[in-house]
Amino acid sequence: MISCLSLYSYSFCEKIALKKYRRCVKRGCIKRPQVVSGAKKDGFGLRVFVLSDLHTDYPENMAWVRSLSTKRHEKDVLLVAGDVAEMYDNFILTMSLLKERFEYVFFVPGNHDLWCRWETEDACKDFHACKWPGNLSNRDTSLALYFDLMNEKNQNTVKQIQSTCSQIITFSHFVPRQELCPEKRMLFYPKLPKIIGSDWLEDRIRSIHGVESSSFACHVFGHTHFCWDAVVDGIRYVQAPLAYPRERKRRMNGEVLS
Ligand SMILES: [Mn+2]
Repeated sequence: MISCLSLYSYSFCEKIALKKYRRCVKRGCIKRPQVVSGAKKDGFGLRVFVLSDLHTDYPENMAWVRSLSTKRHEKDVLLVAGDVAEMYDNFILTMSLLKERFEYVFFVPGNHDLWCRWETEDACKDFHACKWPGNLSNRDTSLALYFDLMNEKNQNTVKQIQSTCSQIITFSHFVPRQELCPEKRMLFYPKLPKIIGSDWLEDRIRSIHGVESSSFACHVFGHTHFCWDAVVDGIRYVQAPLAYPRERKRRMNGEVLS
């Protein structure tokens, strides 16, 4: 089984073994995504699967999406944390395939979804392929601030959720903090830490989970294509990317063969 290519399952029917994750973080060994014990087929409760960076412009990745069972996830929820496809037709097809397989599919766009064109991989294409209106620029913090403020209109909904739910999952495509990235020496793009992380995103997530975040507080993200599962300051951060075929081939994104 290739664990990163399995959808990541996060079940709320049992308490997640936080102690275990904290122990791993303490020892410096980051726990990789896997199906947790609470996600049993006969378990009680909602099953939430997470996935990011599907990049289905690659036929191999589209084939993987097609290969997902049309029966197994009929009652499950899927969170798609961005970067589905650059080509509009591929995006529509992918989301349709996912919707046929899961009862509910939630999506947040990634940078590749907004390009709507297909080009070869370029780690920093956002810096020259995006045109922003008005005073927005990717040379300062204006973009981060602009996108964060878009969340303000949902404040009442957030408050309502906070008062009625004990288990909240937030998700974004972008990476909230730099600790959620491997060390520089492990990176194919050593400059990656310079272009990831957003204080606004992190603050927004913390405001939703609350200062005293519950032991279920979880944030799902994508973008870096590294499998991730670690608790940082009380919030569990998870990334389960499908990633590019070449990354899987070279095991660049932390997939485990077992
Ligand atoms: Mn991506």
